[in-house]
Amino acid sequence: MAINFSRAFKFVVPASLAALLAITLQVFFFSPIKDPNFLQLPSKSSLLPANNLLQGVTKLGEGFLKRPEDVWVDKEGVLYTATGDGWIKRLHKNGSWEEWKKIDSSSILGITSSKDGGLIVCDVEKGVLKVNEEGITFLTSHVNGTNIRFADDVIEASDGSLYFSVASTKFELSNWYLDLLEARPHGQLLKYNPLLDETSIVLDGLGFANGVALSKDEDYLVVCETWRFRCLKYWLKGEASGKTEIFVQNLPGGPDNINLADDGSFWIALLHLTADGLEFVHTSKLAKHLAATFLSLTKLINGTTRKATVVKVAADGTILKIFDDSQGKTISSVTSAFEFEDHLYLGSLTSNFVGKLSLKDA
Ligand SMILES: [Ca+2]
Ligand SMILES: [Ca+2]
Repeated sequence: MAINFSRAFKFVVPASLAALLAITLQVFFFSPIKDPNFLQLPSKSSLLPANNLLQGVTKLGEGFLKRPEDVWVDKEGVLYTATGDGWIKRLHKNGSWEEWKKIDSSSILGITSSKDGGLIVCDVEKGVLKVNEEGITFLTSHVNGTNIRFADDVIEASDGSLYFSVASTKFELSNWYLDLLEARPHGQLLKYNPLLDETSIVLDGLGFANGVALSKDEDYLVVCETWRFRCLKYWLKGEASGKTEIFVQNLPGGPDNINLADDGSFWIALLHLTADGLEFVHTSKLAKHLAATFLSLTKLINGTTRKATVVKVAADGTILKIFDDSQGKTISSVTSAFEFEDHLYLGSLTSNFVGKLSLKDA
């Protein structure tokens, strides 16, 4: 049968144009992100050769832990982790795991120990709470009359004040990647004063506020901005008190949680935010809208499951060490690194264990 090409052409071209128009309308009018900014990606010079040292981790609690995002080891050597299914589980020094407390929440993220023995926990739905043997107490759930959503990490100062990050006031944990695609700063650093039972905004306009840590002398704190590939130093004492400066920038990944190391430097977990070869998405508004509109595209671009990286950064902002698993073979999506007695304990948003790495030879 002969095909009438000119008739087919007449039909196909308008149909294609209509489909293109429909997709464009869908993308621009129903896109979940608004007026996205371009993202400044780290320069290639910040990328160091892979060493795959994280492939040597020992797996603690494998199968018992579901997405342990953050880890903390208290002074007695008990390891705590907050898992993606709302459990605080702990590992005793004798090697036994305990399901310690269950929090009624879709997810919990950053944790820190409190000087009076309990654990402070970031709940993405309800704010910040305290967990101890007696039970769970809600500390703060509002700031300036607004519900606190997506609290990400917390640290307690010796006066009892809590400093904690809100990753995004616009997007939720389940669609956190949209915050990065929109690249408009919706992150905050908040402070909870337990004496006044008051919460205030310390810093606003952060690019996905994530890990929070205090310096050894508590003269400043560091808060990480994931999609700005940097961490800020916020002065708490001295002449510069109340001022903010850049602590470290151009990191070879998006910084997640941060913890003080024994020597006064910091361990920072870095996320591989974009799958290799798809970096152009961050410099095209159309690509951003497309990626934000179709979940399968968002998943394709998100590179966090493909690698794991941890850096040690000196108090002056110099990168001292880097450990990675360049293909995510043993561990990927490492979100926290905590040093205790010459070992590093690693949390991850994709693993079912806590990684343990000896620092003796590393
Ligand atoms: Ca933490
Ligand atoms: Ca985090």
